[in-house]
Amino acid sequence: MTTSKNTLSKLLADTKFSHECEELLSCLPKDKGFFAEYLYQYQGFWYPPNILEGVLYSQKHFQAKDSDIILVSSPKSGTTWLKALVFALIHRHEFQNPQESHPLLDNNPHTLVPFIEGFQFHNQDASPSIFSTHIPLVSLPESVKDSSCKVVYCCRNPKDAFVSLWHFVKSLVLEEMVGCTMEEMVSGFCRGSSVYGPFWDHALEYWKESRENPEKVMFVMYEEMREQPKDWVLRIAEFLGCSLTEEEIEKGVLEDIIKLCSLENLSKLKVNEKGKLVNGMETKAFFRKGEIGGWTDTLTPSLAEEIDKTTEQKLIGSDFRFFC
Ligand code: PAP
Repeated sequence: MTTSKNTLSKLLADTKFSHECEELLSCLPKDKGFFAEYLYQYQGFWYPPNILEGVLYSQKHFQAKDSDIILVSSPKSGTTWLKALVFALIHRHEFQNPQESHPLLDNNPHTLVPFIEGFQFHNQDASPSIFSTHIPLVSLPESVKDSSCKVVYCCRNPKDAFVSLWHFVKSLVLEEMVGCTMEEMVSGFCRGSSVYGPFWDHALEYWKESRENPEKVMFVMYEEMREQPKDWVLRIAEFLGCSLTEEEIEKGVLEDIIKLCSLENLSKLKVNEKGKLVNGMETKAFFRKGEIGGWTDTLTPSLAEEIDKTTEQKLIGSDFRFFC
């Protein structure tokens, strides 16, 4: 706990920003943050400065290839799971006995599928390459929009995503967070000033894009995947052009992938129980309960209502609905 706190505080405090980022920060709207002292609003969405630096860098330098796969989500909406599933799907022919030998047994999914705003996209030789991001649609690097790469967006209901974020931040015990109550954090989340927020706009933009451009963007819900993982993994495989054959299904390949990537399995692996990412984050922070509707044990009825009211307002005029 102490190591994590020190490493992260140091990481945030020591970040040196580019001249471009420093200049931009000086003129962007800012609001009180909980990851860093301030969040900054850029192209309609809110970021801590170190993440904004990564967004600007990826906008400038990330070159998507037609064969690339980009996994997108708001924070705490199923990113780690989706990364594991898609990695296992794409590489399934290389590992015949995945319960015994597989990169996911020795590497956290975030190591195998890097975030493009994490400055880690230079080794793009593999085909397809799998990347991930929390960047909203409006701010994606142009090459993602212009190429034929595929985008899979994972969405989660706002109360569970918020609660997951709350526990994540708490488990990392960021010094910057001291003094931020849950009431303040819900208030920030609801007015949109949350990391990569507004949460609702993020989901709605990708949902709309998935309707208008279904060959390019697939929209999946964490809760639906939890309830029917087999169906959704098959659909994702089809969307990505790597459908499972009847023979593979008969041989149990689908079950193997789901078992390998399950919360139960991944969370017990040494690399995820005791490991750290390159930025110092403890990997165990990415695995908790994975429940649908688990927010009830953390949110008071009035805080839940505050989030529900925001959801109601944000969805006026849209036929999109979150799960539960
Ligand atoms: P990130 O955005 O920081 O990468 P992300 O993986 O999207 O985090 O979200 C973490 C949530 O996914 C946690 O939910 P909880 O806090 O409500 O429990 C975590 O438990 C859940 N999760 C992580 N891995 C899996 C998995 N393999 N299957 C299902 N859920 C998972």
